[in-house]
Amino acid sequence: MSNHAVAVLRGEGVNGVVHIHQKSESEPAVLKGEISGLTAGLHGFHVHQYGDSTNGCISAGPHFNPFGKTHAGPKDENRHVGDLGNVEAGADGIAKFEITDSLVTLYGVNTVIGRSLVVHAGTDDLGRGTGDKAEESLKTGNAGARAACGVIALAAPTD
Ligand SMILES: [Cu+2]
Ligand SMILES: [Zn+2]
Repeated sequence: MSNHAVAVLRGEGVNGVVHIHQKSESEPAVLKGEISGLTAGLHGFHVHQYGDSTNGCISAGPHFNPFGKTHAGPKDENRHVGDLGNVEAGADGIAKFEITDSLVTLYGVNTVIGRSLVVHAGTDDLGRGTGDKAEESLKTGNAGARAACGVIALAAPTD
């Protein structure tokens, strides 16, 4: 059974929609999105643990990390499940992206449905931060403030 989800991201001047589609439990999830109102450049993009927005994006909690790993980039073997790296906005402030990921899933106990997608004001250093950035790098990637967030919700099938 194919699964579909959608997150509508809202922030102060930053808005977007991200569709997630996964054809079956054994296939990777594909995240297709467009986020506007960003500064040009790279912005950290993660699944955070909770779908709770009672205190804005802060109550989304930390990166979704069901296996107790440290923060890294999406291509790293040891990473938070929620570590999707960065999305890149152009000079127009719009980030348009398609991410294929085999840890993010819409199935089973570690489903991301009901959690949050968060786009950050700054760049995720993918766990490679050095010096006084090193410690936080392994937790958050030093991606800075949460520019917008949205709950990952079930969506109607499109195919
Ligand atoms: Cu984040
Ligand atoms: Zn992380």
